Amino acid sequence: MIVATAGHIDHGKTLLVKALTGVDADRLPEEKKRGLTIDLGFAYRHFADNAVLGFVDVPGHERFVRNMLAGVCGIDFALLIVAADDGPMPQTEEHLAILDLLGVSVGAVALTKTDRVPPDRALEAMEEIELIVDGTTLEAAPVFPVSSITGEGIPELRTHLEEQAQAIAARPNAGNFRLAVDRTFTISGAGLVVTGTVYAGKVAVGDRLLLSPAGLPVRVRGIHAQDRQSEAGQAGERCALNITGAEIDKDSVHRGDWVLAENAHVPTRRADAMIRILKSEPRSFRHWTPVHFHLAAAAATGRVAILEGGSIPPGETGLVQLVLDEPIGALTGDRFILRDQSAKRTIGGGRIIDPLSPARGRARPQRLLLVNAMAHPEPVTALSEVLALTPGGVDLNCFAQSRNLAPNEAEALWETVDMVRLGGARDAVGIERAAWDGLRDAIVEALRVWHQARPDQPGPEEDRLRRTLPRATTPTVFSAALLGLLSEKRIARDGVYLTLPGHRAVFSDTDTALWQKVEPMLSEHGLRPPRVLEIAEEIGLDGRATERFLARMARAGMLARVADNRFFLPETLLKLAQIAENMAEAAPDGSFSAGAYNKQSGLGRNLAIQLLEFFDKSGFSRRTAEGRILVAAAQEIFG
Ligand SMILES: Nc1nc2c(ncn2[C@@H]2O[C@H](COP(=O)(O)OP(=O)(O)O)[C@@H](O)[C@H]2O)c(=O)[nH]1
Ligand SMILES: [Mg+2]
Repeated sequence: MIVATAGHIDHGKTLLVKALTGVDADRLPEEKKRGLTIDLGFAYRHFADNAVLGFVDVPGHERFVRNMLAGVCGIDFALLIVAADDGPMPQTEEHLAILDLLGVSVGAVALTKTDRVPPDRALEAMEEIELIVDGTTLEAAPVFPVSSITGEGIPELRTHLEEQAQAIAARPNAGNFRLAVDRTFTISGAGLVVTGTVYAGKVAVGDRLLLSPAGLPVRVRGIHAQDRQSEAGQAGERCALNITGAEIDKDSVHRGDWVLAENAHVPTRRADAMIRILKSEPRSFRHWTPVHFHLAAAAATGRVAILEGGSIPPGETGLVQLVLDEPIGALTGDRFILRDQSAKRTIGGGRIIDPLSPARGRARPQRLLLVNAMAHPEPVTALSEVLALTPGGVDLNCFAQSRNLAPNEAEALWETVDMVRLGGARDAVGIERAAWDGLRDAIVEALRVWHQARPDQPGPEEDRLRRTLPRATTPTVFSAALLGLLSEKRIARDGVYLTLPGHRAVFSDTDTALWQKVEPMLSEHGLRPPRVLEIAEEIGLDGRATERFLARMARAGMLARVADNRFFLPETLLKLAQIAENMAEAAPDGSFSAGAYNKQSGLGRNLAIQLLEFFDKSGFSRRTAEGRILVAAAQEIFG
């Protein structure tokens, strides 16, 4: 169990940790000189059955609340310390508010310096404590009167802590590994060491992790878990990791970084959250207020966009988007604290809902519905509601990542929720069954409408059809829907075009009449079709109109446009491709030159080159240093 102290400066936090563990947690020379805690201190007490109490001693001075925040993140148990002579003071209340906002609900109060006051003053102080904890997560916390000087009450408090350590179930080590770095140092011989509280998952010697938000790879060379050398560490423990990485040194790792599994690496500057403004705030919290943002051991400046109502009154909650000046690592459910622009006062705090929120449309009604759905702490409920609100499909990898689900946990969730799953491991999408059926029907209907509007054309290409759908659909979802419809023969493919089964391009009477004249002209010319202008002269149309007509026929698949002024019949193309095939077969290395092809086909130099380039584009041939080789069968491409 990890215990953090909290409370006003000079109320006896550090001396109490020493009385409980024998360790003086003030470790910096300046702290010793001034008798004042500046940064976090750490102490451990090992007791029965390998159980360990880990203490994080925090500074009480108002200037070091930032360090205090890094110390109380991820702890199990809060030890609020109040001196009997002073009673509650400003940082007693601020620290208590912070613990409340972070949701720390297990703890105790130590009433220190009882040796300095008469018994009735101690009783009075206890009443004052009762008043301030009322309505907070620590309202039921027991109070222990102690003196760290005489030792009075210390055994009772220690016993209580040890009992709590046994009673509090070990945190499940679910999720991908995340350690919030609160200290870094180097040890000669071992190298770089980072310490911190493990938020989730587990770690073992040899693991490959990332330094986040920078995204630099590291490897774990050694582990100390709860102050003892270990092969592994897990959620709820304080760990020291000896890490190495080609791209890191002691200057690249700082308090506030995460060391985590790749799946938990989500650097973000924009996150949706639910916040609560402290009752003690003098006025309503306004839109776009500049703040100091603290999540785990990290701190960043930024602004808060209020998504509903324009402002949040003291004591009230509201949906917001946090817009940060630099990226931090945040995941759904992470608690955080907001302090004012000059970092003098805690304003409120909250819980991350979506760490990957969009820049645009953050307050649109549809988006707010989605944020509210994502706010459900239960993944099954959240995903079911998000699916219902997202007929275009939900990016399952994003969902699993933002909730820090390990691969097997994600898989179990996908199995539990009723949805259609599409795509591969990298682009997995979930879609509600009704939305999926609706999409498939919409595709068939879109094709019908397309054919009706353009009876002389074969059908749209894949991407065109996707863009005509009434609802935005990602390529992953659309391709999966097409594949299903094709295999069920509800739609068909005609080259690159999609059609309804049995659809044939039907031409207008004029086009049909023109085609009856042009088609024989083209076939009479053998392998070398006439130019557009020659055709125009023959059929008595102007060049432009003739070209438009021929292009229409090409779109319908009746012709292929090989050059600006030359259209080929499919059967002519096939014959020309077969000539190339014979040449390639006869050549020892399978290649042939443009010059040789010109001689064989009799097309003329320019047209031969244009045709070979057309072959390349069609995926029939490819240029090499020697000339050209064939990459597909003529029949397959032009048959
Ligand atoms: N008489 C008495 N003095 C105490 C007690 N606890 C702490 N002190 C003194 O109060 C001062 C501040 O203690 P410290 O532990 O540094 O307070 P912190 O700022 O809360 O960490 C020191 O001079 C301590 O010796 C106590 O129980 N009784
Ligand atoms: Mg101290």
